[in-house]
Amino acid sequence: LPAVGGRSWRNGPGLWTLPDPDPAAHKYTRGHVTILAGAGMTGAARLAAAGARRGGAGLVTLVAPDRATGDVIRAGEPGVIVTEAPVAELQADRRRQAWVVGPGLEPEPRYLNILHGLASAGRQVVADAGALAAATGEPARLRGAAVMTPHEGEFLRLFGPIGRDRPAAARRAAAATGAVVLLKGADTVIAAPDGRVAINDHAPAWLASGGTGDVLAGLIAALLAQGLPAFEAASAAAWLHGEAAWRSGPGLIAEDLPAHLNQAIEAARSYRV
Ligand code: NPW
Ligand code: AMP
Ligand code: MG
Repeated sequence: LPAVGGRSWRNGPGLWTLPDPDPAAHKYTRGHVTILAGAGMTGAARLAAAGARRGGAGLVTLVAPDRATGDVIRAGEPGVIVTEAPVAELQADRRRQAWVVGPGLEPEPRYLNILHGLASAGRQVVADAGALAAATGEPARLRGAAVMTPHEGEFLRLFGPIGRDRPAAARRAAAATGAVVLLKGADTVIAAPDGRVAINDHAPAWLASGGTGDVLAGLIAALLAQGLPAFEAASAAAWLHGEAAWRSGPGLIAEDLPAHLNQAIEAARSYRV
């Protein structure tokens, strides 16, 4: 990967401003997140949906692979629209600005084709989990994604060893793919293709538990859907996710994060001068 220069910042509310809903907003104008997830693991899909809803999206749709899976999700998530419609049909709707592809999905190449179709239609895609695994060793296949969210294992499989300079590794990955790369960990690195880097250390190690990354993917998409640019959306989501974790306390589980996101959003707003 090529060397790329650029500036680094410590992540926090000064780096981005959360969108306020227009007083005249209705649910379709506040951003619509569509989630392709959970063909294998419905829990991951539900966590991503909860992150998107608590992140302020006006509408959240989950695309289920079949009626039986859809019914399981419907029973547990009354506020989420669940559909079995083909993605090709849904992607034509320009009000579905932001998509999540990956949480709980098997690593199948067809998800990369779907990602390209969405990107070609002008939609913004957060690529996580199964979408990243489907591109193992071939990160160029993720081109078109707005944001990708690898943990270190996923990053290694895509781009090779990280080395000691995590910001440099994330910056090279962003430049190579044209996506904002959010490299997760105790210090999460958010790198843009133009060389900007934010380091998020605002996160307790309590986050190291199953499902927290799925919530983050949905939250990033919610901020994209509300109009934040990709670098700001990923940075803001990382900070809010960490703040929600601090507020959840020790022993947190992934479900606690959406439940504390409204407090986290309020905390970010209080930093405004
Ligand atoms: P090790 O142990 O370090 O040698 P995978 P995944 C390595 C879904 N989920 N963080 C590590 O190797 C997700 O959405 C569903 C993590 C390990 O062997 C995905 O679709 C849930 N791993 C799917 O599960 C809740 C690291 O990578 C391998 C690492 C699989 O996701 C849970 C794991 O990578 C979960 O979110 C790091 N920092 N560094 C649900 N409720 O439905 C190295 N590794 O196999 O892609 O697995 O992240 O668990
Ligand atoms: P995932 O591996 O996809 O479930 O995502 C895990 C989430 O927990 C990411 O947001 C990570 O940044 C976060 N995380 C994992 N380990 C730590 C840690 N030691 N300290 C802070 N955050 C962590
Ligand atoms: Mg994950």
